[in-house]
Amino acid sequence: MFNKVLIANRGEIALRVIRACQELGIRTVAVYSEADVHAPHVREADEAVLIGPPPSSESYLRGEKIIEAANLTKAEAIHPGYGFLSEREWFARAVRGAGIVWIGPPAEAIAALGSKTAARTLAVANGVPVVPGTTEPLADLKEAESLAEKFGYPVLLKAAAGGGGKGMRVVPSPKELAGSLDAARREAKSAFGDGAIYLEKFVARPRHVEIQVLADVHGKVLSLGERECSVQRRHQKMIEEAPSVAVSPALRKKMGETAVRVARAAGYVNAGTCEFLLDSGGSFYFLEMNTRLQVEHPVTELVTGIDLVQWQLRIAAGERLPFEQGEISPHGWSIECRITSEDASNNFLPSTGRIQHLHLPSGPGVRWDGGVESGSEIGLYYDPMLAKLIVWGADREQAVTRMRRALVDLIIQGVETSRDFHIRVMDDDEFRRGAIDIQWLERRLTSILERRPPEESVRVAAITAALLAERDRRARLVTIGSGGASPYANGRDVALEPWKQTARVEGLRG
Ligand code: MV4
Repeated sequence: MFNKVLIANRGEIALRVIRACQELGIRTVAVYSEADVHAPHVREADEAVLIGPPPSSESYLRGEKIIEAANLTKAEAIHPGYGFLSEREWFARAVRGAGIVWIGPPAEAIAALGSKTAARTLAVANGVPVVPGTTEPLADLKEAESLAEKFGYPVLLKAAAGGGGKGMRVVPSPKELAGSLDAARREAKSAFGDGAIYLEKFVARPRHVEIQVLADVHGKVLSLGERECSVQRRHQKMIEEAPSVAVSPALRKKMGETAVRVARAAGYVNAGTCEFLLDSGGSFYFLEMNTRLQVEHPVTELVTGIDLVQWQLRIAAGERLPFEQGEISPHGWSIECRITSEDASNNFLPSTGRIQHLHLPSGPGVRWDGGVESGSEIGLYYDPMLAKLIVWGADREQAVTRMRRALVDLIIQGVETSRDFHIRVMDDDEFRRGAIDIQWLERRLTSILERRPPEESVRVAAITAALLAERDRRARLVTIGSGGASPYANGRDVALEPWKQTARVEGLRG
């Protein structure tokens, strides 16, 4: 095993990797930008190297500086986490070229799966089901018209170089095709520098189900089962779970074998994820393979009992996977909520400021993968995801109930967060039934935000008001400001009745 590993990332995932290293007796090197001088990942690592100014283009994306930091500290391997340089073929190659072990798939596998059309071609060549459509970029409008006719409307235009839904257009009927093709090309060209577009039949109301795989250098490739990732907004996942209510043991086996086939065909090594669309009839279609550890990996860890990050390290060090496929099956249920510094009630507007107070949830089956602490300054340089709250329960109902309880336990003051939004989702009937698909959140958002605030928030608002009344015994009306006890109380008038030691928050009952 390695003596020392450099973690080329920040925030919760840097801490997650540091913890895995600590448990394996590996020394750790953090890298950090000028914005992260006081960040927890810098303090928790054994050593840390400053790599540049706050913008990631001048720090966390500067591969050559990171390799220099690894050489300087004599780190033998680099773990990229997710995002930043994790899926850059050139960086994986440069790390290997510098004689450093890359804790991820070979550069060749990243290349083979990096382009969506290349991944689609690889899938088709290996008998893996994909959505009916083309694998070659569309030459012109005429070709698009005849292909759309062949597969049947609605069709979906996708950017070959795409990701995150950029350059994607649903085309309901022939008359919208020309305009949509132009728009998709323009968007793809400006986002990826490549205007190549291909076409698929549009799958209505599918679920996004992905399969986690682990592959060692000795040719063993295993499926660790599925994650349900349908609760997302604008291609940002918000809630993930394992297993999926829509996946039976037979379907899990079939999807798992399919994911393993893709991984084998690509010469895959280390942890990776195959994304599928699953339709209401139980048919599934391969979309793409993510060649990195994913944000939502903990739900798989909690239902399989397999530490994915430790296995990434062991695989990179040449160890053999000691499990057999038949021994791997999900036990219980796990749910993850992404805690972001976004104000859900204000169109998910990013919120900035200092975390004044942080109270972490705890208790049975509760896991907090966080990258912030009291005093952390939340700016706009990096991703708004502050932490992930993950729970395990014996079944889905217990997991949902436990997640709600843990969210109520969680207090973050100083910045707006997605915490209250998640409480409302846990209270939603359709979510509780698992009746979700990739468009569910967008359809349901208004009614979720209109829900009565969680009663706990009303209580906290009332307590805040009572404390304000205590402080100023002559006050009769107080407006609770932003970053206060509860976003539901922010900006609301509070009528104080200090002589009764009570307060009424206008527009809130409780
Ligand atoms: C689709 C689709 C429906 N039909 N392909 C979105 C991003 C990219 N990973 C693939 N995506 C989709 N491809 C066909 N033929 C719907 C989506 C899609 C989606 C997929 C997964 C997770 C979230 C999504 C949100 C909107 C659309």
